Amino acid sequence: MTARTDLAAHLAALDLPQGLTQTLTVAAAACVDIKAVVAGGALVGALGASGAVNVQDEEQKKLDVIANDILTDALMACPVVAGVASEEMDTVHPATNPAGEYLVLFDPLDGSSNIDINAPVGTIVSVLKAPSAAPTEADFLQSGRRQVAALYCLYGGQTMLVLTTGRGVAGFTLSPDGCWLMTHEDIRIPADTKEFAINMSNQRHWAESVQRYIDGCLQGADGPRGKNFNMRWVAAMVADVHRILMRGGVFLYPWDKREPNKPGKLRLMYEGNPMSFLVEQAGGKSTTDGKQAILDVTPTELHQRVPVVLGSANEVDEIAAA
Ligand code: FDP
Repeated sequence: MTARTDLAAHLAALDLPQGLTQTLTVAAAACVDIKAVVAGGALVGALGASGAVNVQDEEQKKLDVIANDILTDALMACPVVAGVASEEMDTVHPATNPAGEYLVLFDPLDGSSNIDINAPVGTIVSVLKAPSAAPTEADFLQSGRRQVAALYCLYGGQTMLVLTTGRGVAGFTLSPDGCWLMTHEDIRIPADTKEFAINMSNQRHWAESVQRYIDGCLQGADGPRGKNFNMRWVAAMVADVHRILMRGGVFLYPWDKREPNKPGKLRLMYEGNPMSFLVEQAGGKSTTDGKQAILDVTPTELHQRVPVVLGSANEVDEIAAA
């Protein structure tokens, strides 16, 4: 068997600033620790509700809290990290590292509704440069274009880490002895697809353009698109986006009429931005509505929400034109 490149060798070959390599190494190691708790499930008391709600008024699962603690503790102890922010924490946490250079934002456990049914969940991480070693919340509010790295970890049939530092996208699979080995060297999203992902139960609430687009897909070969579509919805953004990185497709979590003042469900800083960085680096498009790039959205608050339409480039264009 040929020897595979591991994450450390890949990061070394990229010749990144030493602090960025260190930050990514710590985040990847924290994902291995989270994977152990996910795999332990009920045996390690990781299932069920924590009894608390987060700043967005969502019920926290025990695993949300455990994963958040693992990442926070690991990153705050990393001398080059200047501060962290997370879906599960009200405000930013500045570190007291005098050599702090990087800000790390994360969704520690994405797809929380999958935890108790043993379906895929993930972790999403975004890395920014810190303007100072004593960052304020305003320092975290940088547009997605300024990310220096983004990764997700998918705890599925295999545990995979998918990473970009702005030079393409590489995927690593966790080996039984705990090493991240490169298994997907240069991930590219096909421009065309016949697969879409959306929570169909919200159909009646969508804007008319989204209704038109999905209706066209559902009509299949008999409709305006002239081809049959398949639908998938894992209900964990990491798993749905991973499928798109592996074989193409589009993922939509659009604005809808239920709460017209709420831009969408997903969060910009630790879901939309890192996933958009990965998708664009893999040749796909990631937008709010088929047109406006998520990476160009100006952040105004830490837990800001954003509508998301991403995936195969030509299909995202179809959504824009619907
Ligand atoms: P969850 O709330 O279960 O953590 O992050 C939000 C998210 O999951 C995404 O991962 C997922 O794509 C979406 O919400 C699922 O939403 P629905 O419950 O509407 O299916």
